[in-house]
Amino acid sequence: MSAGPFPTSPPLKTGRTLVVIPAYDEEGRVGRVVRRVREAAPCVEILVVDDGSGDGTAREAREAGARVVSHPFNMGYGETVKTGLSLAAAGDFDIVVHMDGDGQHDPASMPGLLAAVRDGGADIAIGSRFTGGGAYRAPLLRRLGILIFSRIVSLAVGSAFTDPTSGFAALGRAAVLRLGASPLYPADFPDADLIIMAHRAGMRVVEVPVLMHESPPGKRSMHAGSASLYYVFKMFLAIFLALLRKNPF
Ligand SMILES: Nc1nc2c(ncn2[C@@H]2O[C@H](COP(=O)(O)OP(=O)(O)O)[C@@H](O)[C@H]2O)c(=O)[nH]1
Ligand SMILES: [Mg+2]
Repeated sequence: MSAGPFPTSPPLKTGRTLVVIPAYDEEGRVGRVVRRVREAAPCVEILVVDDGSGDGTAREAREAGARVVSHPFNMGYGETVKTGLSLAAAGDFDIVVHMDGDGQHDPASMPGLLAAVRDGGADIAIGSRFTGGGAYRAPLLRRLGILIFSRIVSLAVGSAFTDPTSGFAALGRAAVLRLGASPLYPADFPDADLIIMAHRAGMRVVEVPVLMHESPPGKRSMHAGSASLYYVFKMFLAIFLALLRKNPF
């Protein structure tokens, strides 16, 4: 189903990696995430993209040693990741890893994602919580949603995907350049639709096992409450459009 050639990132043995951490009201959590990434991978640069937080997210991230850019107001998760991709494209980064600012994504899993892009020739490596062997189980309804969208993505791409809603991923430079500059990059939830579009644009998208933890206590997920209904509706629509588009990205 892939449409046309895509310039795959050449294998990189060394290179500059930017870890992009989208963060909205993550005071009390984001500092620890930054410190843990620095411990796990002392050579990477870390950029926290503060999505118009009303708390001390930006200050805490800066104090922990990250570079920080702040949206002037809340723009949504997808726009937040895209800001990171655009800045990585403007800078001289070979690989971008993006991971959440609430501590759910374990930095110990970064090497697997990096290796898939650097040595395995993938354009995009998505971290799966279901093949990573961790004890974490998403809530039942969420698991059901993930199962449905996994099936759709697997059918559309022609290989097995188990966790298309994962926000823990690595991208090679070619993918960073294309996605970071694309008006089609989803502003809210770049998930199953993004994988399908990237595949149809000729990119090699793979899944890699990662360790994911429970959502921290007291944290309100962007998928909570009525947002989950919007998510399901929007994602079906976005997948439909992704399958129709001749030239995504
Ligand atoms: N809730 C929310 N999170 C955002 C937003 N923009 C960026 N984020 C960040 O996106 C990441 C994922 O959000 P989260 O609510 O934990 O999603 P979940 O883990 O998939 O339920 C976190 O690092 C958030 O701080 C936003 O507009 N709302
Ligand atoms: Mg979370």
